[in-house]
Amino acid sequence: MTHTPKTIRLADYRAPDYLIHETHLHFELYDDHALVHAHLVLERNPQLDDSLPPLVLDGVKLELKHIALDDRVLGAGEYQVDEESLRLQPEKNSFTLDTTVRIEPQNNTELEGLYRSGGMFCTQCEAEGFRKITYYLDRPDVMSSFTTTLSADKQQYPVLLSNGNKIDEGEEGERHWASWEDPHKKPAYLFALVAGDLWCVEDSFTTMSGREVTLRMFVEPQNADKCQHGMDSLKKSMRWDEEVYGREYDLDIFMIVAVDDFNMGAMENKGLNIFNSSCVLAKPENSTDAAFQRIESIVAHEYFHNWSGNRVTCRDWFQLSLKEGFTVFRDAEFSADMNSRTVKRIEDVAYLRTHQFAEDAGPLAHPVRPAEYMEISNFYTLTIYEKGAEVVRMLHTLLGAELFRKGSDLYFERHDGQAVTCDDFVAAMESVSGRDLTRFKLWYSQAGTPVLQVSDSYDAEKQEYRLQVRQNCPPTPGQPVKEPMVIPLATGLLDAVTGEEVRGTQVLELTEASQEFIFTGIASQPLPSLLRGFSAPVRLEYAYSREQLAFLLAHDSDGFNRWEAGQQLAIQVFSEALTQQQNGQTPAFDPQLAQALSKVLADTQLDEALKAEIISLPSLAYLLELQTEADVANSHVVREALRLSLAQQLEQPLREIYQQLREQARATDYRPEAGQIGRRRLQNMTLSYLMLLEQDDILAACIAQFEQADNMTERMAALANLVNNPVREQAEQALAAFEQEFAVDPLVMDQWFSVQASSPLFSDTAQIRQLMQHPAFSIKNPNKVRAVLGAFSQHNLPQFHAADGSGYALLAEQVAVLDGLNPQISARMVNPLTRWQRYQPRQQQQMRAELEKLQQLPKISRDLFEVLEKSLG
Ligand code: B3K
Ligand code: ZN
Repeated sequence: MTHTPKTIRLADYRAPDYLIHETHLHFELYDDHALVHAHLVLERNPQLDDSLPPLVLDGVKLELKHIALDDRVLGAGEYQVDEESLRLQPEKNSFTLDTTVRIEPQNNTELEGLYRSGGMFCTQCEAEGFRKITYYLDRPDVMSSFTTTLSADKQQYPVLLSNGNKIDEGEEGERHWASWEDPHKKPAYLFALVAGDLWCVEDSFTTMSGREVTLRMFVEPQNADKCQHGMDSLKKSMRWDEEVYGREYDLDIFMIVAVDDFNMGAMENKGLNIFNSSCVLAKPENSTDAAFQRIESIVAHEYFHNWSGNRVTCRDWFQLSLKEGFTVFRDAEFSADMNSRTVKRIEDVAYLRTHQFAEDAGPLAHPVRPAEYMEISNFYTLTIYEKGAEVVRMLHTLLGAELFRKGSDLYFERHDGQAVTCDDFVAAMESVSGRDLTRFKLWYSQAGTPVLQVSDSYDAEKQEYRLQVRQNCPPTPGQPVKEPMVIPLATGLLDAVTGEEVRGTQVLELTEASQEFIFTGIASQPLPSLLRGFSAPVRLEYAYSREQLAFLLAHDSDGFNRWEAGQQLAIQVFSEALTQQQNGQTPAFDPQLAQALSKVLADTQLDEALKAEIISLPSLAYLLELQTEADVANSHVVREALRLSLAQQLEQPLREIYQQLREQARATDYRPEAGQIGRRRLQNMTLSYLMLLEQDDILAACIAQFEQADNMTERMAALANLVNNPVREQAEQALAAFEQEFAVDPLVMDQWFSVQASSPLFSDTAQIRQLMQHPAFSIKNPNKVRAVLGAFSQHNLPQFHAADGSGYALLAEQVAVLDGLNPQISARMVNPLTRWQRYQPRQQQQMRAELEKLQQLPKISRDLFEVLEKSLG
């Protein structure tokens, strides 16, 4: 970047001057370059006036070799090329344009556009990567039909893929070629190609109308035995989308390709999804339950995009949440249906509150539909995805399942084949419900997390219970004042003595800054169960006593709120002890927490998965998020002391549960299904408490689990327990054995890196530097960067925030290196530093200094520039 990047504004949106009806591409792939021939059929946008403005095509890092307008080769004076575009003057309404460009995929370290991963060629075009492949109108509201021909060396690249159906193929000496046709019009961001020496796993699916669809997964040969779960997940997703949304697949073939070098999880290219191998490959001996579950949900997510994203796409990138929020909501519901609904909701809410709430409270806060950006890649955020999904969930809650389905049917029917906006989505919901959702749409335009302050009163004489609710939303960058929003507050009332439900869940609809809700016919003072199922992405404040929280934990009929009561109780107990620690006293822990958890462990009605969630303390990151000035060091000490104290008080039940579940695991064949996953989670959670007791028999059990378990979930948990406890010798032995066994599998080595980098006890900055010297590490591979630097800066908080500032320095130094290679990753990795305002003055100053140094880099990407500027503001 040589100049200050310009800000792109939603308010400046204009329809495209020209449309591209047909796109015919021909790729000649070679080891040291690729030639891209494009034949485009264009037309002046008939919706606009009949003038002929210049045609400005996007193009970045392209070497133009040939250009012809309506088959006439253009002379040097007839077009202009700069760093970002190609400009020429059309002479007619309808015309064709031919270009040839030369690119160098082998030198593309940004992993956007056409690049190489291992021995293959692949693409990533969303959001603006297609312009790195050829000159084009690279915007989602230009939808075109595509044919693609690829030619390459036969031996090195026996498999040649692109979107749609294969229509022709042939050979020519050492080389061969294949042609693909995609019958559905699509924006360029959904284009994909792959060339490589790949193994294919094939299956099929019969759609609800009886059509047979061929399903193919392409992977490197050594991964042939890791495809079954991805394929099963795909078939489940296809069936679920038919049953729950009435959506059928629309091509005769659906392909998934796994690649090792990928910036995010996966990409929904039409008919040819490309996946980060970590999000699609798994087998029990190498992959944890978490990986199996991640795969199930990401395969579903990408598949669901075929309707929510591809058939109906976004008009512009400000509308990104139109497809992402909706699709995350869809995949979350799918996972809830496939597994435990309550546990899925707990996991999602814990993640949202820890990370999205932090984003919404920081310098990078932005609305679900942002009003402006410099670099769109920076807006694939927790707010767009996770908060966007919460917004769709609230619509579902407000309308009810039946109307919501009608609304989504109408949305798909009305806009099939179009590029639309979030307003169009809400309008469909308005049409079917007859509701005016104008006020609700503030969720798309207002950033920040609303705070609900709830108080109550009971009138015994009138038998009336009143809830008073106030809402307010804190200021965020560029939005000092907020309007009251529409907030669904799902509420139940419990009998305060028996715990029975005196009022089942009712959705109270907040619309004003302050409101009162009156419940009549209530015979005695009830206990409210508020925000059931986390019915809105807000911070709830109600002055529950610890006794009341313990009561809710024991009695609430809403599983999510039982968990939530336990979390709130733990937060109260933790916070009290933290204050003591900060005042130089020895922290003391209210025994009410251990008592409440011991009841949970003894409860025969509760399943293991929910027990495991309930006995997990809130993460350190979340506990810090709740503090006005985050005190990392003391919070870590107090949280660990609280865990130890719980382990001491609950030792007997923890031992019994661990032994019983470990026995059961030994006697059962591993399957990644919800029941087993819950049991393993509880087993490993009990082990992590027990290890704190530093007893020989427990250490022996942990080592035995590491050595004997037949699945990665148990092995990795045991390894993590060794690495996170003061048994360095045993930890190192286990790490060495593990490394030897799995050195050939990069996905397992990622786990090996991450378990070490995440441990405050095991890894200080010096150790992180050592890990980065390991032969299996590569700064060019995003998975490796996440496994080491990501794990260190996001999970190893005590060391990342080390008093001498060395953690910050390490991260900043590596961000600088990354920025020269892969700006999307550098702008993401810098994130923990951007939250500097949350910490103590000395840390603030250290973090700022690192950010300022980065700002001084002689060359800086637009991605990193934007993040730094917003953070330093
Ligand atoms: N749509 C892609 C994300 C693309 C990110 C580009 N920087 C994956 C997904 O959300 O399904
Ligand atoms: Zn998505």
